[in-house]
Amino acid sequence: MDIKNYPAEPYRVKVVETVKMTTREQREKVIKEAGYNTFLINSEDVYIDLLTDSGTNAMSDRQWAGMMMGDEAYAGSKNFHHLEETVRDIFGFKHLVPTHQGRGAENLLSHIAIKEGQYVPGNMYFTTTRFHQEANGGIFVDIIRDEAHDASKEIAFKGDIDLKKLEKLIDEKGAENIAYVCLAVTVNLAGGQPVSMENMKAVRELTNKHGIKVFFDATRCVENAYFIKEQEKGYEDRSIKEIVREMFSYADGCTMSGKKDCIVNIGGFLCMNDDELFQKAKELVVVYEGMPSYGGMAGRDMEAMAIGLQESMDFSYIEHRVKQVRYLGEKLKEAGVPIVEPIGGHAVFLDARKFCPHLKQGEFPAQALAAELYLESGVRSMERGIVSAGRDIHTGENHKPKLETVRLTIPRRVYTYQHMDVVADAVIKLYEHKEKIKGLKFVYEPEQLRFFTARFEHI
Ligand code: PLI
Repeated sequence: MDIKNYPAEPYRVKVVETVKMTTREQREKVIKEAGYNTFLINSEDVYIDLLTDSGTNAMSDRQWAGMMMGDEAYAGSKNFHHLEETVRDIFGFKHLVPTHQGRGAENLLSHIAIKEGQYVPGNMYFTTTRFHQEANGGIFVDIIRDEAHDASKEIAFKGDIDLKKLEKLIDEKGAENIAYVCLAVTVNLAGGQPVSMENMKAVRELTNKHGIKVFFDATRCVENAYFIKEQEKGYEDRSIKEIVREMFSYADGCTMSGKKDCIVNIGGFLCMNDDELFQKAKELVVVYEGMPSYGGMAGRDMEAMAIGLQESMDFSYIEHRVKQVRYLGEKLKEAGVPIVEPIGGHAVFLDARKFCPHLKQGEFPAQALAAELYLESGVRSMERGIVSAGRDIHTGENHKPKLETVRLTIPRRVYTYQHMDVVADAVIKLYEHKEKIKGLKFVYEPEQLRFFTARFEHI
């Protein structure tokens, strides 16, 4: 592999946090006590933490300086106005409703925009997003292109909506029975796959014809913009900011988990252009989050988010971010480890079906693999397969996603290429004796979003 293809970190280190290596004996005890669920391991017992890129980012000196400028007034904080101005400038939406994190925005949007029994088509599901849609009477319909469900299909813009599926849904159910289209940029559970600008534009044209609204899940939109610049014709010379602005010109609004592409540790927001919907969101935000001028965030958090969003528009930052993820993925691919392809924007996804062909999906291969990787190396990852998919709320049957994956998620500006080498070595070593990985069964299964707190034991 040619390291010259990978840019050095476009930052220098000012503060460090010591990480601790544990022994295999210690980890054996830890993983058993955690019920073989990596969510239940204490951070102190983890060497390299790739559980998630959510809220695990390293903030810049400018962001930390901004934290000291927090205006912690209960109402009308100046940091809210800074955030509002920044979001308007980058995304182009008229209204901003801050929330404590992404799911706060999903809760508000689902409340105000879904009527009982309406359909909510989306490009694959995300756990919390689908939960709020269904909890508010919506019926989620997956309209992502078929290839997204196939781990080994290496095609560009694998996150695109299949327009024929959307058209069919509109024809069959009627436009009035569709609450809105939820378009995620990028698609987390498909492997961090981007959506093309062409697809966004086409979805806008089709929904405009039928008077259907489109809300983007903006969570990893900057990564999506990078892929467009890199791979979509006509965008090579456009800035990341210009691309983001065009992307959101095809939406009526968005939900955002700021914990990802806003490069902060907490926060989120809901945006829209519609005045009436904004009025409703403002009435509801005070019930669930807080005043419309802070929505569950401290003034300092809003300031850090405004600055983080501006920093995320820097090409050097986002190029390094996406390429660092790619570096890990390419190393694994070279060693023959099965991963979801193409390599996405925020994580490398191990294909647990191929990694553990001796385990049936009902034996939770990805959950078992994530637990075993921790045991072997102290590297923490996350199951993104049948456990995360949960059960159908009507039938109680397990959803059985085609993608059964373990996600190695890279926090922003936190780890170096050498950390990626350590992770790659650990995964490759594990792959060499993969047949020893044992299946799991539930000993505790929560009713909602079970993956967070479920417990398992070996079969
Ligand atoms: O974790 P929240 O509530 O700030 O955001 C929820 C959320 C919404 N959409 C997408 C695409 C997500 O990835 C997302 C959260 N993701 C987490 C926590 C993750 O580990 O991927």
